[in-house]
Amino acid sequence: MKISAIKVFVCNPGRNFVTVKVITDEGIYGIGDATLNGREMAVVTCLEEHIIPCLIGRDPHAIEDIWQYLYRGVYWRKGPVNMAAIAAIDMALWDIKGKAANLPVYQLLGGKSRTGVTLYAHASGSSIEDTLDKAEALQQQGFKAIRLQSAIPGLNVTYGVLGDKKDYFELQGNRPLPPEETWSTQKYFSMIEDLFKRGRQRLGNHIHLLHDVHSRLTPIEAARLGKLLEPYHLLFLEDAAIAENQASYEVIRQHTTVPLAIGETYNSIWECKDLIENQLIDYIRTAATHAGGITALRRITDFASIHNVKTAPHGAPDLSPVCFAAHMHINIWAPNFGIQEFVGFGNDKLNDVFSHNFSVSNGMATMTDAPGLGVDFDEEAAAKYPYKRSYLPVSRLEDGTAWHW
Ligand code: KDG
Ligand code: MG
Repeated sequence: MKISAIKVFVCNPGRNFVTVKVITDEGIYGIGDATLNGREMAVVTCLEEHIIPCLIGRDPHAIEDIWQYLYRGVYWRKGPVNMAAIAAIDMALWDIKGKAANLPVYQLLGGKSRTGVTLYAHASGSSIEDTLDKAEALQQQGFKAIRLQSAIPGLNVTYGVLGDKKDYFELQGNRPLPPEETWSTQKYFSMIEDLFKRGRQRLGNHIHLLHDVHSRLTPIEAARLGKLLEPYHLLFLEDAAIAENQASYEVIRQHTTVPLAIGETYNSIWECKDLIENQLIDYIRTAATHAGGITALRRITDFASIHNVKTAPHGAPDLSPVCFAAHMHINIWAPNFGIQEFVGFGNDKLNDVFSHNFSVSNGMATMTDAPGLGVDFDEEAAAKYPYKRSYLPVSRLEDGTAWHW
């Protein structure tokens, strides 16, 4: 079997997605997700100009060699653009291998470790009351784990809270420039403990609660937050602080037993190596699309497993159903799977473009057996939803200082 063509598609069925289709001379094709929000076209150029010409005529079964060729074989390693491009090719090759073997990808990874994938859902509200109303509704639907985010009084926009500002956060407009939002650590601290105190009172002790700080705190502030939230026993506190300097997580760890999660923006194992090796985190949140595909995520998962770190793959709406499918296969196999983030299976437009074989019931995702990844991409449907340039907002402190997104 040989790779005969590789096509790249950019579509916007609600938000932008970059999808790769690797076609073989035997008629089998595979698909991969290369979406890098706000930098979509950079990945398209990387694929079309620099990667695809090197792959035509190669054996698609040589997944590991192609991964190493694209990663180790080039002068410029890593980086989000490069790794999203490698990731999409890698997912498509696993899809092809599964289809050729007539097996789902999880069987190629080592088979099932569990029957279903536990999900955490989002409850995000314009007030604590609103957040807890939403959380209670999710609990009634059967979700066993819920992320709580609430608007911060005194700030015009809060991370994770869409409300009627959905278009503001979710990149759906055709904006010339990124919108800006304000952050205040002091105002955040005036709200956050109450959210979890009232959350526990209302939702009880049997539900897992989570929270995403989205890197807005310094390490010592994150340590303070961890201590503050200890009585409410979170499943994890996510992105409590930036860890570009991985040693900064030692500061948080020295002060609190709150479980820590990080990694949705990481592009390689090197960004989380020290955090995992020194057991400074409890959950690694790398995504197949952004960390180099199934091949790379499998390696991170195994490395994490020997250090008692579980996986909790990123599941935001800017990852396409192709990435979600890749995660489903890894999650079903991984001995150290923790939990999968879940925001729903999207709108009608998204379902028009991507078809899949997974479903959700009682807070768990399952999928029926299908060869390969089990997702498909409809080129004609995608053509109805053209790309729109979009950005995430930029965060600033109240005095105007640019802050962490
Ligand atoms: O587009 C940005 C999102 O991927 C991000 O804000 C989502 O932090 C996120 C999460 O935990 O899902
Ligand atoms: Mg996050």
